[in-house]
Amino acid sequence: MGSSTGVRRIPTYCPLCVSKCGAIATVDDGRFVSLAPDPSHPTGQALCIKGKAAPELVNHPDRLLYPLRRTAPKGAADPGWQRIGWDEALDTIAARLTGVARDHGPQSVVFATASPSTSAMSDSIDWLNRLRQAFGSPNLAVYMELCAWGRIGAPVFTFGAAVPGTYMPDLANAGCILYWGYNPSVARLAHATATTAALRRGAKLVVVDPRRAGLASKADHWLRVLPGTDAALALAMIHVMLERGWYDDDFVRRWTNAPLLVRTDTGQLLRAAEDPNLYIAWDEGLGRPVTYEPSTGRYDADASHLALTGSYELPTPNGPVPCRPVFALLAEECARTTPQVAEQLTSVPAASIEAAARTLWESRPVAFYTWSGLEQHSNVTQTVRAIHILYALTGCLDVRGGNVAFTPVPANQPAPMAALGSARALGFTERPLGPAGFGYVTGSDLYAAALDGQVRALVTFGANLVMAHGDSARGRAALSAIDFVVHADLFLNPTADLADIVLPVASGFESEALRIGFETDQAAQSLVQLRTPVAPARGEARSDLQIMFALAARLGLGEQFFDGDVEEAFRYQLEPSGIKLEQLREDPAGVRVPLSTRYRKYRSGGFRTPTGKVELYSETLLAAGHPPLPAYLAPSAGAGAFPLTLTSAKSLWFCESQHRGIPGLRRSAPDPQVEIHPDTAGRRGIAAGDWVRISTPSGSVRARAKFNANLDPSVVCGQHGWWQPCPDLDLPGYPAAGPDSANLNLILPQQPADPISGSSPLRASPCEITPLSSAVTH
Ligand SMILES: Nc1nc2c(c(=O)[nH]1)N[C@H]1C(S)=C(S)[C@@H](COP(=O)(O)OP(=O)(O)OC[C@H]3O[C@@H](n4cnc5c(=O)[nH]c(N)nc54)[C@H](O)[C@@H]3O)O[C@H]1N2
Ligand SMILES: Nc1nc2c(c(=O)[nH]1)N[C@H]1C(S)=C(S)[C@@H](COP(=O)(O)OP(=O)(O)OC[C@H]3O[C@@H](n4cnc5c(=O)[nH]c(N)nc54)[C@H](O)[C@@H]3O)O[C@H]1N2
Ligand code: SF4
Ligand SMILES: [Mo]
Repeated sequence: MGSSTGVRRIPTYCPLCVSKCGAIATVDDGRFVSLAPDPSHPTGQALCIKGKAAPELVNHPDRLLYPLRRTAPKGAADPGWQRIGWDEALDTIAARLTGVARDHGPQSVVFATASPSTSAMSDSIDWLNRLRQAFGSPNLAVYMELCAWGRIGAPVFTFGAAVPGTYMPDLANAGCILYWGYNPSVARLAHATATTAALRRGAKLVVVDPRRAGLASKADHWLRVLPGTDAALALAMIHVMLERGWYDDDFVRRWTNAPLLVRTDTGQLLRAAEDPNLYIAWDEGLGRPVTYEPSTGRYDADASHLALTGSYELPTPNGPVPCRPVFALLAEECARTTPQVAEQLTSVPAASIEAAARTLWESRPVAFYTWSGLEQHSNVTQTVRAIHILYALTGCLDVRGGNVAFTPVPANQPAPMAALGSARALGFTERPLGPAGFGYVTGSDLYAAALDGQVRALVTFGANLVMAHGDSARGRAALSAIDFVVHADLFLNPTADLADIVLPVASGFESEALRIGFETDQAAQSLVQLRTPVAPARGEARSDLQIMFALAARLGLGEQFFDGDVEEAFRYQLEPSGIKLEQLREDPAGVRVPLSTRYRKYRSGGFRTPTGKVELYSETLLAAGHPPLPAYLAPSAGAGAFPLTLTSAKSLWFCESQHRGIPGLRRSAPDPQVEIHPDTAGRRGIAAGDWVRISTPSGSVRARAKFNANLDPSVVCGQHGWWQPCPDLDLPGYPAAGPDSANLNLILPQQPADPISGSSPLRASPCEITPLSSAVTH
């Protein structure tokens, strides 16, 4: 690379966030100088400011260049980093991990990673998962409970599949787009540009968000919900849709468990006396019960006559029992949350709730996406379940213009899902239905186990745990209690400060990576691209993949890692596709596989749920002590000394806790901000731009007031992730803890957690905002 001369334009994609925007990199005399959008790429319509600043990131003076070893004790202000060689680093790590596994078992080693939505860890996260499986640990910390549960984990209870995680919104063909706690204008540019195109051709848009952010200003309905009250809104919308008959009767009858009878004495689905594998429904035409066979998905009658309403008494060996169809119970449950009741809880006017429900029905097909606005709450599972049931009623799942699993390019997976399913991660005993059953550890469970001595080693690729999780102070204590911590990153961060060994990672622009599918539509999902390095790795930095493969070899796991040969691993992944690595090398723009979308795939094989149908009623949840129908669980409300409700949102200029050191980005967003209604601020003597103190029952941090007259006056919205200085602009960093801290997660708790997933209530916290005397600001 370094020897090449002249200007070269290399087709690539930006790996910095989930959007993976198609791009053209310009390399001048071997130096990466700019990144521009590549409209010929399925995700390349635009690049955000972060993507454009990529050369600044790659060439940043604070990049980690060499492996480092701690020389001062943990807790010392200066870790006393000492440069070491790669051999020493990898040998030390392998020896320590092997020792911990021998003395305490492999489960006492936790692997962690930055989210693949906020970093180029999307290149290698599956291989990290393979590494932790090969090592024998069930524990991977990946923010599942803060970032992905509502899209990937929780939908399994309703759909048996990741909707909307894998079943992506088909924006090009949608009649109505529903964004609930999701702002793609900031978070996923490829979705934002596709939505703008959809609006131009006349698609409707419904946005549910406490802020009028991004596309909300173009929405047909912007529902300004109070943070954490979304389930009440969804229940009211379900109620309206059922009352008005705005649901797909055929889909509901044939493809959901709506007709199955529930014993109202036990809450369980009624089974046939002769065979407990058979469920029972009532056939109105025949005037008698009929059986339902989940393995075939068939009733022993015509589904069109199955009763959805009414009460029935059915004989059992122990006498008659009262029963009602699932549908009737759902309708009754939702009828308790009328639009008027929901207005009281959510502050969304009843008339707006009705109007939005009408738009969803009349402008089908509906495509939807939910994300962080719903994830980080004490009630996330029930909230998204209510939305999933609302969505099921529209009948738009896996239809053109709805949420569709686009056909993927056939490929070998580095970490087979079957192995994930059998994992029993930390927290499994307390929350068997939560992330632990999938092999994922929550931040809170990680901290508890570390403080208990159950976690002896932590290997993290990027995760800035102490900034990302609530109760940051506990996080620091927990990480300090772990015997041996390895952190691989592009920069030092407050989590790296607690490590024993730090490894320098090559940025996504300096490393080769294989991407099979870009997710957002069929064209994107059909593209396979080998990302070419557009700059030589700086210093001694190595790619995450190279580090994982080298470590695996030293741990004696080389056989499962192609003896450390990353190229061989790519070949293995590509094998079922018929695409050759050489082909991809030759054309960095990638190879497009001709694939067509298949709709309504459930018609062969049904849904992967216990009943084989979309589960409006979940016996799985019931058996674990949770409501089988979606329920509204109120978030902690502001009161007394903390009358306001604090939520947070991502920044356009930065990913999570990164990028504050990049002048091209920090210039536009120099200080941590909190959005506040001007009246709320005025009553507290706060002017726009003033430094303020955000206080919760857990403590206080600083930020600057940004006025936002579109907020409910009781709601404020902060930003997490502020720690890094920007010396070029003479802008300060902020300590992860202490009175000068701007770390929002220092004052946000991990409890009360969502009872099913263990998610933390980061997005609906009681708080107060007060002026900060100018003497203590910078
Ligand atoms: N209050 C509040 N807290 C939140 C959130 C919120 O909205 N509000 N959001 C939550 C969510 S959704 C998430 S995903 C987490 C995010 O938490 P993290 O995933 O930890 O996110 P980042 O701060 O973006 O990145 C962490 C580190 O990864 C490094 N890094 C970047 N790219 C790479 C790479 O390619 N390889 C390696 N090895 N390292 C890399 C960065 O330099 C950085 O130091 O935070 C959560 N915390
Ligand atoms: N620029 C940029 N892009 C990113 C990231 C980044 O940090 N910066 N992070 C990446 C990651 S890791 C993730 S997870 C995604 C997240 O992407 P998004 O989920 O879109 O991220 P947010 O902006 O945090 O949240 C979306 C919206 O939820 C709203 N919200 C807050 N509380 C509530 C609530 O209680 N109910 C409802 N209905 N809405 C609420 C916020 O006002 C916000 O507009 O973005 C990814 N892309
Ligand atoms: S949205 Fe920005 S940071 Fe994310 S992939 Fe696109 S250009 Fe990169
Ligand atoms: Mo995330």
